[in-house]
Amino acid sequence: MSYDLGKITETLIQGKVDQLTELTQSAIDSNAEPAKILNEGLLPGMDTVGEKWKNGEMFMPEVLRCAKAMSKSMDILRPKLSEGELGSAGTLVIGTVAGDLHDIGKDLVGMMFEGAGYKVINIGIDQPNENFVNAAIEHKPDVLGMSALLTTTMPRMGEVINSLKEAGIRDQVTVMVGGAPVTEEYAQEIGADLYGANASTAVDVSRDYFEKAKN
Ligand code: B12
Repeated sequence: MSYDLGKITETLIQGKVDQLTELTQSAIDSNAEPAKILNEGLLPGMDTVGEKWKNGEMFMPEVLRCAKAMSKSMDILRPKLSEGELGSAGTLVIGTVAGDLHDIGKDLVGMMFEGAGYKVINIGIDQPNENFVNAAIEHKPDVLGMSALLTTTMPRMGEVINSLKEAGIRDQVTVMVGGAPVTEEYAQEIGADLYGANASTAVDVSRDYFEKAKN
């Protein structure tokens, strides 16, 4: 049996969920290394999707289909990847703040980070402030992401940042915020480190941040 990583990349960009799942499974059955399928098949595809979206060549429903295809293939690969392979770029903990049930954007951000080589821990919607702090203590993520889609729930993000300070771990985690009503100015006002306008730029913004921090 043989496998074709280029075909995996192409099928992901086309957002063909079932076909991509089959190709990923058949690559595994052909003894392809899971990390190779991820790094040389799926990730280049997700990079292209992110680029096309940024350039306006792809629209949200198509991006969501690609993200779903990626996610299904990751379900096959995840148990076969070692810890090191999965989190090569770092760890992201992400959730939607208390009182807020919107999760489509948050999940998309999570998937884009996963596509960029991050280990992603998605703590879900409507998460009380202390759950963010506890997740930061438990998982020691490089990035703690908070999503808010309502003007009434945005203030929870600043409260979580204050709780991180009170817990004495504010300087151990990079806080990134986003969601439709959130702006760069607001992010600065509440003391977040990073703001991501959308899932694709969020990955770039955090990559740039860590690159700069290294130099
Ligand atoms: C779908 C939707 C719902 C669904 C949510 C389903 C789900 N599973 O998520 C349902 C029906 C449940 C819902 C409920 C409500 N909603 Co609603 N909803 C929307 C809608 C139409 C789309 C949101 C969405 O998914 N967009 C697509 C995703 C991909 O975009 P996104 O969420 O903005 O995420 C992107 C960026 O913001 C960013 N991002 C998001 N999170 C994060 C996090 C990080 C860390 C980073 C870096 C980036 C980032 O990246 C994402 C991907 O690019 C918006 C309108 C809109 N155009 O935004 C209203 C909207 C957000 N809802 C609104 C309201 C008022 C409500 C309700 C109060 C309605 C009601 N009266 O019951 C309830 C509140 C429920 C609750 N407690 O949360 C208002 C909010 C107004 C405001 N300024 O506060 C909006 C703006 C509609 C409107 N124009 O009035 N809603």
